[in-house]
Amino acid sequence: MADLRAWLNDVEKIGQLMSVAGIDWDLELSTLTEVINERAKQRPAILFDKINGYPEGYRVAVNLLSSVNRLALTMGMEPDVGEFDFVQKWRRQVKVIQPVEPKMVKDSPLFENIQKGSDVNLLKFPVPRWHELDGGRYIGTDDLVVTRDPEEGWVNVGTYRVMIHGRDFMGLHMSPGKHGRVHRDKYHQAGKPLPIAVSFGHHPINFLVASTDVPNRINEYAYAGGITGRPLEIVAGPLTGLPLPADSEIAIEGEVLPDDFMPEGPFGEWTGYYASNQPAVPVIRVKAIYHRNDPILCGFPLLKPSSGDNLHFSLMRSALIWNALDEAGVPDVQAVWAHPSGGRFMTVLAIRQRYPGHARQAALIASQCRSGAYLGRYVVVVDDDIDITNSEEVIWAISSRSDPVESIEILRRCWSGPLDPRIPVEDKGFSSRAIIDATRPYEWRDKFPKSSGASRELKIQVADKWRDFLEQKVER
Ligand SMILES: Cc1cc2nc3c(=O)[nH]c(=O)nc-3n(C[C@H](O)[C@H](O)[C@H](O)COP(=O)(O)O)c2cc1C
Ligand SMILES: [Mn+2]
Repeated sequence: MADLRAWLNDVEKIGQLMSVAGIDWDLELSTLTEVINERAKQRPAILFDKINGYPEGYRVAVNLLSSVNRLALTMGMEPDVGEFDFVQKWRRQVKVIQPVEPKMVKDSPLFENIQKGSDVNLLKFPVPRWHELDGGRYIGTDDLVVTRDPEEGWVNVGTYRVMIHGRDFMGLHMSPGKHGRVHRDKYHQAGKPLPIAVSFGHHPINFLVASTDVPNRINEYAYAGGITGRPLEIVAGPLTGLPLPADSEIAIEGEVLPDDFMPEGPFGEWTGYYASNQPAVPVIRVKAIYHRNDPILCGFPLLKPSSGDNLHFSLMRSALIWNALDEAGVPDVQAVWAHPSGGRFMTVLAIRQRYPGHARQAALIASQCRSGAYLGRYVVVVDDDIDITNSEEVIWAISSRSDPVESIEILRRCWSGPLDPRIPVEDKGFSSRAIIDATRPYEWRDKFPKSSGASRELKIQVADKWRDFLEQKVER
């Protein structure tokens, strides 16, 4: 079984699990995570225990996918992989994924503890308050919201934010068009309550598929099985029949009634800003809580992108944009990097220029393809001598090789969304794009002043000779 606890053991074996004991759920847990992320060279997975006011063993896990090694491990790949190797592997794999139907099992440790009716208390778990201005404690950040399409029967698993209102009710924020939202709308249009199950702790492959685009009508559990090559184990919720991961640590079942709305938010979102454009969102009335002994709540704190935990989104999106460039016939793309600090707002490409217009072609397609278009802002295209994962190099390329009058192209009225902090509320929906062409101008690229940095070969040669010295004195 793909089990969160086994996963944490594996992560400990590769030296990337940090355990913290004795912490407050109210801002301290999330702020320490932010500080660790700002200071650590490699962001660790963090498991918090002994949380103030809660029994020992009631834990919170965060930062699960914020290293390429843990991402690879989660997807069933060899964890010892570099960021670009991962992007290359995912580019190949994503094209051939065949869903593998999950396997239904009869029982699960999830049912070790059950509370129903008036015994339901969501606050028995150490649910953090993540950001100073959040409107409440968000139990659902790394969550799986499970619903069924009432007409077509298929089950969707989506990550949507969930805020606790009280012991047995919480707010569910689903944007228009999201699969769970479509299911809700269908039930409510028929005047019926939406049956719902939500898991709040599980193997991270679940979060990975629930929080990224999976094609319409494809069940996320089956997609997860397609990624790892093994069927996921699921168990039926006793009240709704909706499938939950068999390794779920904490889950609820309940319903969302038509016309049952309450104010929700604000909440610090992935953009690094508070967002709450819907004054009231639907309420989940919780009928039962299930949890393992010593349960682990998974969290995705949505920290400011520069100190955040969103690396895996960048790595996966980089691969999808790269594939889209391939499919559009753009040759010699050397690398694509959806910069983690840019949220979705910035994409950087490196190309080996082959013909006049090649750079604009690549950048325009990257800015408008399926994975690059939503909430984009800047696409930067550079030559292939630039290491685009290194923002210092990208800034150097923009600064020295682009000419504002000639190199910047503006596109208007492109695809944006409600979370763009730069667009005034009344104008939300559209946003503009800039292409920044920071390649050497094609016509005189051979006459462009030569760069003075040591060549790759020379650097490797010198670094090899001085390896011991560098390891002892420099890379400590
Ligand atoms: C931490 C986190 C919180 C999210 N919260 C929401 C949310 O509140 N509402 C929403 O519509 N999408 C939210 N998303 C984005 C969805 O998870 C994502 O669009 C996913 O593809 C939706 O699944 P679906 O395509 O099955 O609807 C969130 C993503 C993450 C990573
Ligand atoms: Mn879906």
